[in-house]
Amino acid sequence: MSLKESILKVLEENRDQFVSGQELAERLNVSRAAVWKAVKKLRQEGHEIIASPNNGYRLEYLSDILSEPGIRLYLSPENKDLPIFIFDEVESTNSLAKKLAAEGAQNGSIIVAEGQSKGRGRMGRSCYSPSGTGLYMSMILSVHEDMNSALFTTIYAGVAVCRVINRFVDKEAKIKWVNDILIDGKKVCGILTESISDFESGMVETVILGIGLNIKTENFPDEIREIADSISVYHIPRNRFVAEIANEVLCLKHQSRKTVIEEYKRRSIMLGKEIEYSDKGRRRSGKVLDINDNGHLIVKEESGRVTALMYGEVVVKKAGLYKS
Ligand code: BTX
Repeated sequence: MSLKESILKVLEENRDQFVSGQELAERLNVSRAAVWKAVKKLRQEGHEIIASPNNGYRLEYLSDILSEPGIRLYLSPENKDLPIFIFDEVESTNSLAKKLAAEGAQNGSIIVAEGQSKGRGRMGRSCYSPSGTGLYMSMILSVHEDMNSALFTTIYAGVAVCRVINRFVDKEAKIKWVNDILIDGKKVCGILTESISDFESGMVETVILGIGLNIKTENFPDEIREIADSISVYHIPRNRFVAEIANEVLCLKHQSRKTVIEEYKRRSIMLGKEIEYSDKGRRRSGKVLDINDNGHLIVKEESGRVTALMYGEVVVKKAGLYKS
């Protein structure tokens, strides 16, 4: 770890409190001048560090720059050593995660960026990802499972994100099947799950889990202004969100599907709703009867035909609810 990172680690551990220059110098076995030089660099990178001649250095409570020490501080003990890749502006953390996975990046690797210039949604859509305001993270999950199980990753990731949001936001985070997280009917988060399969075994070997969460994002473009919102939690550093989401995703992965699906259903806005969807290119409509243990949406059409949707886009017909 560089001196700069070591100083940031100590300041993160003592966020909002002064740590004297002398103490930092002694703990890290460097001169006070070297500490000051490193602090200056951290400030240039945007970290809000107060320097007081009498008291030392203090990382401000609201300082919100993504950093490895900041994320690691909140990772649970079993996840403390996960690889973390932090970038300033990238095209897409999911694209980058795929590349890193191909280069052998370890299971559980976390990839985050301050902003994305080509944040990707499903089916070629885009994710508005302005710098510094939202959370744009991807995780590399090594699996060895069939496509059905891999698809379930979206389900438990949705539950994981909702749980973390509700640690800080008192309005219940809801889920619009399959991957939109809503607060008060507006989309605050989208999840993009992509898979890397082994051609010979036909099994999914790696899942790239991408999460885009509007934390304090404002000024949404016109086309999504009506449907998008942010959770507007200004006092929780994004580093903490990254770590808590990673902890929750890795923990939920080991829980039974039944437990996960029960919570998913409790948070779902879909049950009993009239929806429109597309099935093999045909526009259809029906009523949502259930979400089964595989995360499939069970829909009954007027004709009585019952279908299990594995993926795809659905639109809730009832006015007032989120439509994509
Ligand atoms: P989706 O295809 O379900 O949703 C995309 C749609 O959501 C867009 O067409 C638009 O209507 C709306 N939208 C776009 N940006 C936002 C936003 N910031 N807030 C609310 N609504 C929006 C959802 O796809 C999956 C998005 C995953 C994004 C993450 S970010 C980290 C990772 N890297 C990457 O390239 N994608 C994922």
